[in-house]
Amino acid sequence: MDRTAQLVARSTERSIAYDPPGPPPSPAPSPAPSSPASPHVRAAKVLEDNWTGTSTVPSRNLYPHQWSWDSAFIAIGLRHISPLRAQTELETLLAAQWDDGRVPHIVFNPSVPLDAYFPSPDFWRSSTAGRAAGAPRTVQTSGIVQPPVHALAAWLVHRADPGLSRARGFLTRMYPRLAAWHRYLLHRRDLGGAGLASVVHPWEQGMDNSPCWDAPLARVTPAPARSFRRADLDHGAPEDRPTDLDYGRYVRLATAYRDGDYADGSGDFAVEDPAFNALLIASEHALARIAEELGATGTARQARARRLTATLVDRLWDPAGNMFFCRDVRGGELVPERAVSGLIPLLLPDLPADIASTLIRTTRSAHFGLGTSTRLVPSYDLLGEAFDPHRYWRGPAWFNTNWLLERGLRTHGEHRRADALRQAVLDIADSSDFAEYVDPYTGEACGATGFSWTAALSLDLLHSHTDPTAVKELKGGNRR
Ligand code: 9WN
Repeated sequence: MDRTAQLVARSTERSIAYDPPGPPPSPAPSPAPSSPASPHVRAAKVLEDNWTGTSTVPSRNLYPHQWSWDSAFIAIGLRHISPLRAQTELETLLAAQWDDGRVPHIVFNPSVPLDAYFPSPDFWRSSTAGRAAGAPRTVQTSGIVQPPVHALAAWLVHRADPGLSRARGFLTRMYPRLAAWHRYLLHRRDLGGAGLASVVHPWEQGMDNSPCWDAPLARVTPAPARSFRRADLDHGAPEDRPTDLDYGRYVRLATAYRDGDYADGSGDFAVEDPAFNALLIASEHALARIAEELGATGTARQARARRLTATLVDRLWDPAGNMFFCRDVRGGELVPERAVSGLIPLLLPDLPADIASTLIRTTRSAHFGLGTSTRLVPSYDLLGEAFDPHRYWRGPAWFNTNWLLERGLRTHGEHRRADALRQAVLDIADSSDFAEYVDPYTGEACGATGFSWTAALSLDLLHSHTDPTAVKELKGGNRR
C-alpha cells in the first residue's frame, strides 16, 4: 500500500471510532477506500501533492499560496484522512489573523517567487500599509478577506477526532480567534447599517467574476492594463478567466483600500452578499457549538444566528425573483442577477419553510436546471445575458457551492435530491481530474485540475454517505 492509501485506511478506522451515534451509513457507491484505484485514494493524493507542510495550496500552479476559504473547505475534507493536518491547516491560517480580527484572504509562502502570483506580497504591503489595522509582522498576507467558513470547518474538524482536538487544545486556541473574526465582520463590515457584513472587493466574496458585480463595479475606474502584470494567464486559458478590464477594476479597488491603510468604510465598492452572510450565520451556529464544547453557553450566539437569518431575509430576499439577490450598498438597491450565491442560504436551518421550498424550486427551474439540464448547479443563471459556460463564475459549476447546496438540501429534508447532487459531485469531480470548475452542461474541466477543495469536498461526501449529520450539526444535535 502506498503512503496515500495507508493514510486513507488509517483515517477511516479513526473516523469510525469517533463517529457520533447516528443512522447507519448507506453503502458507498464507490470502491473501498483502500483500493489503490478508488476515488478516495485519488482525492487524497491531490491533497497530499498540494500539502506544503503547514497548509495546502489550492493548486500548485495557479494558486501557490494559502487561501482563506479554500483552507476551510480543505480542512473539512482533510479531517477524514488526517485530523491533525486539518487542525494544522486552520491553525496556520488563523496565525496570520490581523489584530482587528480580519482573516486575510491569502497567506503568502515566502519561498514562492514574487512573480508566481499577482497580486503578490509587494502589492499588498501588509506589514507596512496594514500596520494600523494590526497585520502580523512575521508573515506577509493580502489585506482583504474571504467568506467566513472557518468556524464551521473548525467544528467539523473537531468532530472528526474530539480526543485529539481536546488533547491539543484545538478549539480552546481557535475560539477567541474565530470570535474576533466574526466581531470584525459584524461591526467593521456592517457598512449598510442593517446588521449584515459587506464585502469591499469581488475577491472577498470568492466568486470573483460573477455578473452580480458588474453594476457595482461599473463605477470603478479600471487601473491601466500596463500598470500590472497578470500571472493567472500563464496557467489558465484567457477565455476561462476574467477580462483585462475587470482585472483593472480589481486592481484599482485593492490599491485604494491599501492606500487607505485598509481602513473600512469609504471604498467605492460595498455589497451585501447572500452567500457570504449565510456562511457567516452557519459559522455563528458552529461557534455556538464550540462555546458549548468549551463549557460556556452558546445561547446568545444561537439567538444572534437566528436574528441574522431574519435580517438576511429582510434585506436580500426577492419574492419576485424567487431567490436571494446581492444588495449594492453604495447604490442602495438589490442587484437582480441570478447567481448561485443567492441559493446558498438554503444552508440555514432557521430559514422560513416557504423560502426554503421556493429556493429548492429555483434550483430546479430553467435558470439553474438541476436535475433536468444540469447535474450540478451552475454559478450563474443559464438564461442570463451574461451566461458563459466556461468563464470564471459566469456560468460554470463549482464544487464548493454544490457541496454547500447538498448540505442545504439535506438540512431541509430533501434527501433524495441531496443524494443525486452528492453523486453528481463525486462523479464529475473524479472524471474531471478534480477540476477547479466545470462546464455545467458537459462536465468538461476548466481552470486548474488537481484542485484542492474539489478533492477535499469529494472526500467529505465519500465519508458522509447519506448520514444527515449536517442537520444535526447545525440544529444542535451531536454536541459531544
Ligand atoms: C483571487 C483560490 C481562489 C479562490 C477564489 C477563486 C480564485 C483568486 C484569483 O481562486 O480567486 O482570490 O486569482 O482568481 O475565485 O474563490 O478562493 O482558489
